[in-house]
Amino acid sequence: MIEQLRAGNVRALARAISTVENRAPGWAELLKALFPHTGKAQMLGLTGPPGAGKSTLVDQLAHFYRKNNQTVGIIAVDPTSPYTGGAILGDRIRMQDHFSDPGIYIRSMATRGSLGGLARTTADVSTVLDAAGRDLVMIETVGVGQDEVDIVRLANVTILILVPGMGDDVQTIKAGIMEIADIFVINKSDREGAEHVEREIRTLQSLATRRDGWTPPIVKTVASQGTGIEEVAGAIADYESYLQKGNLALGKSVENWQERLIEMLRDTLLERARKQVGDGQLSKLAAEVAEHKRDPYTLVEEIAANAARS
Ligand SMILES: Nc1nc2c(ncn2[C@@H]2O[C@H](COP(=O)(O)OP(=O)(O)OP(=O)(O)O)[C@@H](O)[C@H]2O)c(=O)[nH]1
Ligand SMILES: [Mg+2]
Repeated sequence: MIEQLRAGNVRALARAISTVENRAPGWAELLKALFPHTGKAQMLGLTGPPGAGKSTLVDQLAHFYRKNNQTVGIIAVDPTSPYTGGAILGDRIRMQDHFSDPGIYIRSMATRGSLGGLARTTADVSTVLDAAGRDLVMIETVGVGQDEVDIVRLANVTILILVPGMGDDVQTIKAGIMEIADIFVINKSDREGAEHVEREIRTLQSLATRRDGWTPPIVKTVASQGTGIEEVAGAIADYESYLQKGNLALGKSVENWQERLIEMLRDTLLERARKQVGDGQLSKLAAEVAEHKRDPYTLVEEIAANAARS
């Protein structure tokens, strides 16, 4: 399967992603085997409020990069209900556009409550796309929660998409996302109020300086008409060369891996602890603690020690 995947076989790619996404038997072995082939893809994270035009922009960017002969993988992390229905439908309609082009591979993930956790599963799926030789991987998420912050953290370049009419709502976007945006896009700039959003962003920018010294540019787009797409691609290229010139890319990657390693450790240890303490046993132990027959502190220490040894 790995050979076929590396050769660009789309079916092998789909199968590998399913294996990883569903934590099907062999998923960990697969990722271990794929890891040496990763690290080449450019990871782009795109986030923003529901309906901001993220998928439309991703679609336009995909077309843009395809014209430059780059292969593209897209992971659409579906928004929470009540937006899910519309988003899935929207993504499907747009997907059909690309069916004739194996150079664009799109995967929708409706994985809230997924086995490995949303952020981790998304990271693992992007690893598969990377190993499959995709030049560019775009990850679309709705910027509403901690999960999304964790997901966009994976990316080399993070784009926050805002729209006119949000007004002071710019501040309701999860604070952590505002801070990690490398590029701001004001989409739907055909509507009134783009300048107002721009001023809001500038104000927020003036309050904080970034450690890497980069000033995130603000690009106005009308994604539904393909306006401003080249500028977005230009801003992406600018930021990448900024990272390269300042030797900042590796540091960023180290920071990302620090987060990911902690998460992987947490998952692995928790998984082991769960195996040690079966479901039935957990409720028995909980009852003992509730009845003050046992102290929970010692209990957790014991379970953790056994889990680490197993
Ligand atoms: N007027 C206008 N409409 C746009 C623009 N870009 C996208 N739209 C429309 O906005 C709607 C939502 O676009 P999507 O691309 O599905 O937005 P999204 O952010 O991916 O939505 P979710 O994934 O559901 O959060 C669609 O009807 C698009 O056609 C734009 O620049 N101007
Ligand atoms: Mg979408």
